[in-house]
Amino acid sequence: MKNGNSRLRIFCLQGLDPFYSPIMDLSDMESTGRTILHLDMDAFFAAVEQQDHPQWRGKPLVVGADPKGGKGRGVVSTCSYEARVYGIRSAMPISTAYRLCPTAVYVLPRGGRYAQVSRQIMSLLRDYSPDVEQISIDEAFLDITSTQKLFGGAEALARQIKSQINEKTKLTASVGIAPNKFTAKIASDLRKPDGLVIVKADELLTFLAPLEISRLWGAGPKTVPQLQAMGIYTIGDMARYSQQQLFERLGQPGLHFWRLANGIDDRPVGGAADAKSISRETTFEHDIDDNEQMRDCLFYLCDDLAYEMRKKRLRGRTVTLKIRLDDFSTFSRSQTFDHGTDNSDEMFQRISELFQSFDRGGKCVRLLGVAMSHLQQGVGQMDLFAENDEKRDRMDRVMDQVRKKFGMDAIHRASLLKKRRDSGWIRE
Ligand code: TTP
Ligand code: MG
Repeated sequence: MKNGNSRLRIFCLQGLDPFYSPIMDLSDMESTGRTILHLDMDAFFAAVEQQDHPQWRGKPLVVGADPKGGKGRGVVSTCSYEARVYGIRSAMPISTAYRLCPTAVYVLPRGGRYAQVSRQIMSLLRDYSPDVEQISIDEAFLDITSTQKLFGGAEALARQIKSQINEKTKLTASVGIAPNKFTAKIASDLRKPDGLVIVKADELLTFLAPLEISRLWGAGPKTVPQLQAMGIYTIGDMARYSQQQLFERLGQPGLHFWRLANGIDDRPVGGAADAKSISRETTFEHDIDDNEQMRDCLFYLCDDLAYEMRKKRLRGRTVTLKIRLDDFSTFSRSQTFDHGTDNSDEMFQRISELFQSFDRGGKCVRLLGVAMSHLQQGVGQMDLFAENDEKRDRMDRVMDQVRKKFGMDAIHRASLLKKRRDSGWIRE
């Protein structure tokens, strides 16, 4: 449907719930056939203490604030599985823990020691895959798609990792293996301690279906009652809803949940910097069919995004185009530069190429988005007329100075301004 008066809604995805990652949101619908391993150490701080102090092994042990005979302030960091039998949990007030089990061993955390053991474990993991993403002191993802064969398959690789960790540190780890990150993380948690759960691609949906929705990333205490009111108690209940229904009821997070419930999570395993991205996207009030209007919109998004990046002193190496068609199918296409950029023309040139080579099969477009990832911090700059910059960078900087003074809409490239005026776009 052609519509010259489409209004634009611009969303900045950065800064939302960390589980609500723009990278995931920008990923493609196509299956990638990956094998992802998630590893999480068991009762980590407490297990290190029990290992270092043999007299505490097999006993309820609480790492956290000083309980001061039940009057202490502060919380439990973690506790041994023996202490969990009494109902003690991480983040619980230490006074409550003391009430539940006054005879437990209470120890203050020794951060340096835990960091040392963590480094030992993480370096060992790098022998099993070049793609290791540490996500906390005792957790990591490994992409073992291409390395599992070397170890006799995914299960043999996992068993070898677990036994090597045990040999080196005398600690136990729980492992989950699945075709994507979020399922692997759920799997590693299911049979703790010392667990190993493997979910094959053809078992993915039957594995997920009976699990409670609170296991879905982003389904917190606020969202769960809302979902339950819709009759959604399990991941399987969620998967029975269509994308469109979930979008209408829950907005953008509804699409995120739909993807997870259907086992779709194409986020790559990568370092912390790789996980970051910054994006701009636009939902048209009416689906559009006019390529020129779409290109203008993409130019605007690139310009706006590049400005935001320069303000935040960020440069990115990978640019991603996101397209949602009128039937809600969503696609993304990416290109990586050999250098970091915050230049809108450069970004737009790549986005145009990606856009041109995308075949939308005659369907209208509901949403367009542009994202930059592989971000480097502290390299962008807003100084006017820096000596060794190229002409187009100077152009960006001149515009930035004016925007800084008079606001975002004070200046846009002349051609775009006219288009924006003609088409009546409105930025929220
Ligand atoms: P977790 O992996 O969440 O917990 P855990 O390893 O102790 O137990 P589990 O077997 O269930 O994985 O966290 C890792 C460490 O991080 C934990 O040992 C202590 C620390 N931590 C805190 O200090 N405060 C917290 O609230 C949590 C959850 C963890
Ligand atoms: Mg743990």
